[in-house]
Amino acid sequence: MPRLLATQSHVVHGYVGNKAATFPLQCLGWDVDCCNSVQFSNHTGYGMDKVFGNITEHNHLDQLLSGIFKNFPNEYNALLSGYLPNKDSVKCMGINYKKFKKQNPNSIWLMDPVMGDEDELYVNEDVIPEYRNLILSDSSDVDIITPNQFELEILYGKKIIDQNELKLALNHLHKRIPVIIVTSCDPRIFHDEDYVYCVASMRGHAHPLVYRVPLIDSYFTGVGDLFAAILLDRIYSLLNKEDEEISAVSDELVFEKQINDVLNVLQRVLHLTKKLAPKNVKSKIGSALDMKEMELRIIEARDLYGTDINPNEDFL
Ligand code: PXL
Repeated sequence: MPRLLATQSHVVHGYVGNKAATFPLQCLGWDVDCCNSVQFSNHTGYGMDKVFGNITEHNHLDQLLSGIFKNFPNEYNALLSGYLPNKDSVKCMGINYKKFKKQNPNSIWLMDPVMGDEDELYVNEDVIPEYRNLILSDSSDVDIITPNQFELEILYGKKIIDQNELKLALNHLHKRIPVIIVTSCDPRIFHDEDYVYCVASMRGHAHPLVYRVPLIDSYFTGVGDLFAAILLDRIYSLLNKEDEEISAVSDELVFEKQINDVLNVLQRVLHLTKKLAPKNVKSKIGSALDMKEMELRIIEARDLYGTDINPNEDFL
């Protein structure tokens, strides 16, 4: 059974962070160890006056991570990092994960640099230089990052207004990061407003893969967290395929299919979530009742996470 360590948020109610990632990964056969970067009553979209609970102090986070790696120095096949509330927690996760990666170079590190969406930050802005440092430093050991466009712009340091600029941003980050998946791009870049675009880029490949995904008109939270978890599973199985030798060409093809498969899973979970919500709910940020109705239906979707179901659509 593959084992994974995930450092991201815990919410008592609802499904973001570790609550969105753990059960789907367990359904896929992963043994999931969770380190909680915060313990909040619910996600921040309910409105800041409705978020109760605490951030895990960085010295406590350090005790947990360094203690776990001391006790189990070779335990994990994969590391996942997501929502971290401030500079100290990003730094602490980075130092500990780097140490583990140095000793376990075959493990995979997927970093979701969670900072915000649609021009709004939902973490402290002091995380920005820390993420830039982790992603762009000489000794970066991160294998995969999954920013949305807003987060990519923050890391790149510039607004991305067209496809050319998008390629420049990807090339800049590829100096250190082998795989970059931009989970949602502004459709205006592709002159096509009814779709969300997902762009997957592998270092050394001339062109990124571009997926056109139908927009579901609702505001969901935790989608990026679920995406990162399922993606990590698919990339791990791709790298650990024992039955066939993967050539460079089929490698790209398999990669293409895996991302398509992750997008299919997400579409199905979002459709199910919308179907199970009361008819009149649109989900507006800050409206607590609507937010509650649009929590991802992680449990009801238990049969949707695997690869054994026929894909609904080709998004490429
Ligand atoms: O999915 C991102 C996320 C994770 N954790 C917490 C959040 C959010 C987004 O709102 O509030 C606590």
